[in-house]
Amino acid sequence: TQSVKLVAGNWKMNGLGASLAEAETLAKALKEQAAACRVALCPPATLIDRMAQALEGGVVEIGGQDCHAEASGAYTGSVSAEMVREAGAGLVILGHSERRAGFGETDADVAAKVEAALAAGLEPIICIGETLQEREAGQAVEVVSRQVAGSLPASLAGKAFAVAYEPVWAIGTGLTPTLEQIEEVHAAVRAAMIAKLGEGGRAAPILYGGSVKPSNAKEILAVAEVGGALVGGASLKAEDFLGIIRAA
Ligand code: G2H
Repeated sequence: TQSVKLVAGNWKMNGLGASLAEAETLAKALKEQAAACRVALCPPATLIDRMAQALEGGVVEIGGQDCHAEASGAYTGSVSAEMVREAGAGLVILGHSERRAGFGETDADVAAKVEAALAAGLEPIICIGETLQEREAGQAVEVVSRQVAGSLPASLAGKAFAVAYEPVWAIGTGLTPTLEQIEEVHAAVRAAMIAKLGEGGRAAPILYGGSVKPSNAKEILAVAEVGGALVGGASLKAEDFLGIIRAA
């Protein structure tokens, strides 16, 4: 019952001219070898417009990495969901652990941003995941279930969106959970999505994120309920990102 997978690259605060060249290489390679999955790149907000132009006419989708919960106003330094969409994005990553930890975003904050994204016509990719301390205390399932309940507004039912399970301790560390651990958490995330959204929680893909690379992508993407991948470091190089796309 698995539908087409979504492989999204999260450039984080990386990517200037050299990465745009990588994006063009990626776009060309994808045109030559049609991907079996949906592919998205999420550059910093200032590069969305240029990336959208670089990838125009191709199949690669563009996403933002965050947006403000309000539509407009006195929020110096922030970018609204509508601005992200207008710049050329169709998706937006929300609630990444780097924003939860570094900018104090709560589940309620994330849910408000999801509402804003939906209002602007963006497909949100909502990130959740436990810390190492929570994992070691045996609380991983409890933590992600709570995050799903708090970060997914009821209005998501029937909308296009994705959830990304990213164990905080696996991000940029080269460490990944075992396939059994991924399967266990993804099953719990699905159950929490259905508990929150009813039937509307059944279809959205649950991506895995955290140190995905060409060498581990195939086995991770084959795990039950893994509907794609959110890729950080390995999305900065076309060769690595294409290796992951080919595995999906
Ligand atoms: C997790 C992931 C992308 P990386 O943050 O969101 O990054 O693949 O570098 O671990």
